[in-house]
Amino acid sequence: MGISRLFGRTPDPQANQTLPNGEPRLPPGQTLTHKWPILTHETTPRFDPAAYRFRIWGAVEQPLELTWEELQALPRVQLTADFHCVTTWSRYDNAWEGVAIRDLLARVKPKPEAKYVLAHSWTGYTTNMPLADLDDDDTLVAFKHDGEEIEREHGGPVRLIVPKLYAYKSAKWLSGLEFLEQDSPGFWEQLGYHNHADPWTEERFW
Ligand SMILES: Nc1nc2c(c(=O)[nH]1)N[C@H]1C(S)=C(S)[C@@H](COP(=O)(O)O)O[C@H]1N2
Ligand SMILES: [Mo]
Repeated sequence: MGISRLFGRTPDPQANQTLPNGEPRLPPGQTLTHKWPILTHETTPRFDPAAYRFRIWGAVEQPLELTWEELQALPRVQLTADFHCVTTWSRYDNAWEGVAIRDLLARVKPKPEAKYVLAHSWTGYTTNMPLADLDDDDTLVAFKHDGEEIEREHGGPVRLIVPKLYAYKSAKWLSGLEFLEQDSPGFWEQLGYHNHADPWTEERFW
């Protein structure tokens, strides 16, 4: 009988899985949770669909401004991804539905000098990342989680999802994406969270 049986806990078999690339599915220093904690710095904001605009601007050929209805009308994809918070919890198999970032990139056509992206929330929260990390087939502007509209506390009705970076890069209440030639640290990044945030190399803090 294993020590965990003695303590009345069964080890979670999912915690020992590996990814196709051979890396552990659970990044180092993380603990698997089946709940979905809420991590928010600001107060959960109101959402006004009539006033909402989704914007992409900066170093792009075709800046984009969409109403809520126009954003809702874009083709959608579904994606299942793990979610890793820098405060050491991970939640597996989140089923997201939304607009693929690559569809948006095809519309706005980033200029060659665009190297970074700053995601903006309508609360004023921001988070930065290299365009190379955003430009992937697993990043999306999400409206649904596990089949339901995303709850307000979790960033509903629209949030960014960048599964391969710590979740502070996945801005809740997303209002736009600013394309930049130079990097520009976002909210947590200015306060000491790691600028890049790769969970597998534990890029947690400066
Ligand atoms: N606007 C905004 N987006 C945010 C945050 C925040 O405080 N404000 N927190 C980030 C962090 S640190 C995490 S772990 C995830 C948490 O998402 P959840 O509350 O849906 O679990 O949102 C990220 N996006
Ligand atoms: Mo987080």
